[in-house]
Amino acid sequence: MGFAVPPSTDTIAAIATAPGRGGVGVIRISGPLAVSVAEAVVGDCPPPRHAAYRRFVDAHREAIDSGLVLYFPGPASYTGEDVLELQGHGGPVVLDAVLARVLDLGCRAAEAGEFTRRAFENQRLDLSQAEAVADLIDADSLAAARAAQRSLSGAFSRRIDAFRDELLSLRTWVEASIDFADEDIDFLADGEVARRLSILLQHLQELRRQTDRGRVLAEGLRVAIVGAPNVGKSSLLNALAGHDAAIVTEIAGTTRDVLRERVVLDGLSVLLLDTAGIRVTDDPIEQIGVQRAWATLDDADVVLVMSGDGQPSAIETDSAFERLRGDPRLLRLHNKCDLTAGVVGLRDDGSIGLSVLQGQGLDALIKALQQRAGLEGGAVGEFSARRRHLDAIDRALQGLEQAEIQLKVHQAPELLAEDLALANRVLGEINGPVDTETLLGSIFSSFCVGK
Ligand SMILES: Nc1nc2c(ncn2[C@@H]2O[C@H](COP(=O)(O)OP(=O)(O)OP(=O)(O)O)[C@@H](O)[C@H]2O)c(=O)[nH]1
Ligand SMILES: [Mg+2]
Repeated sequence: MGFAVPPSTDTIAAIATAPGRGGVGVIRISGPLAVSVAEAVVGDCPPPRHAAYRRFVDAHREAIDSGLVLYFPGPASYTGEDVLELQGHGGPVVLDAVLARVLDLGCRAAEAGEFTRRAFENQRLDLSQAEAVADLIDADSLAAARAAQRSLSGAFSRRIDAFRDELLSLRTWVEASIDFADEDIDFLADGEVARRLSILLQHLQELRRQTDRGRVLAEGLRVAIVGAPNVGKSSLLNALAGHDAAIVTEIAGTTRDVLRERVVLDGLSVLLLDTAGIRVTDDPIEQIGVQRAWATLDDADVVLVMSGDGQPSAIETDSAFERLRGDPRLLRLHNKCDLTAGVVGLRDDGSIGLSVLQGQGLDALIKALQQRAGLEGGAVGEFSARRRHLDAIDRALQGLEQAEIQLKVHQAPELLAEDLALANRVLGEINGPVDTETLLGSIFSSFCVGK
């Protein structure tokens, strides 16, 4: 990589295990003082990657704890620096005492994520891998954990890098057409550039779909429940959550604020957002609730629009819902089918009949949500991803679409090359800073020296 981060000169230390009591508690130390800390606390530094049983002593050689010591010399360690692990007993008082001792020896308390940050700065991980570490720890379903593990092992980074190589190779080709413009070869005229550009666009769109599935796995599918008051929105939230998270009454206008509930439905992590029933109201508190309901919709992945079975959906009848008409995120639900004997489950028009009260039709709903997440049939995403990655891909897509216009409408190779460069740059943000040296190297190596 062409960016230089000054090597960290200080040594950081932190309790690496979760707070509270546990069988084992781990203190992790990274930096140049690792060996001297080992010598001071346990008497010697054990051979690399070998567990040694030792007493952990304070400044007066009194034992604070005892346990295993592990030493990982840099650069072949998690952070790329010398790393020491003290694995003692998992009590908060002992761990605090050992940490205090380590800090007395000249270490600094690590900030959140600082070990992984050092791993990134020392090129042990790229940016999206570093993010996958956090996603793996935060994973609330097995599918999410597996996807994060694949990102961590580089599956996502490799996809991005491979795509950037394709992009670079096309750009090299276009730059050549500019350099050779005075000769008789017209690189743009033979349709080769247009063909390769359209393949690139297809590949990037496919990568976007996969990244979005990865994002849903990592962050959860955001599912908003909207509809007229009293149709059973909060009842649905409670049924899916498996407990009474929301207040349910027969009084219309019960829910005032937006309620959030994270649930795992058949391995799919879902953030459920129960909103106030949307209607025109004079009640100032309910009005705020309705406004919040609308605000919630903006970044929802799926919008469940609930109506009473047999009653027209608010989407058609209520002007308040006008802006949702035709929105691809919509999924229509007809609740209280027990009162109408209406069809429960998936209907021909793609809507779903439910009786939340009797727990009917929920399977069909969960299946539909899996489908929306792109995870139907048990197929899981190849990797985990984040909104940041999706944003970068969207900007790269815009760059490529712009490039297509430069080519087809303006026939301007310089501007085309610029747009390809832009797309490459924004994609570079996904794994880490870009290196212009790479581009130069690629251009020079693929053309003969004679020119
Ligand atoms: N018969 C029948 N009643 C239901 C069903 N689902 C919910 N209800 C009842 O409908 C009433 C309203 O339910 P809620 O879940 O509070 O409705 P809501 O849409 O959240 O209402 P607001 O928060 O006021 O917008 C309650 O009395 C529920 O018990 C159902 O499937 N069948
Ligand atoms: Mg409610």
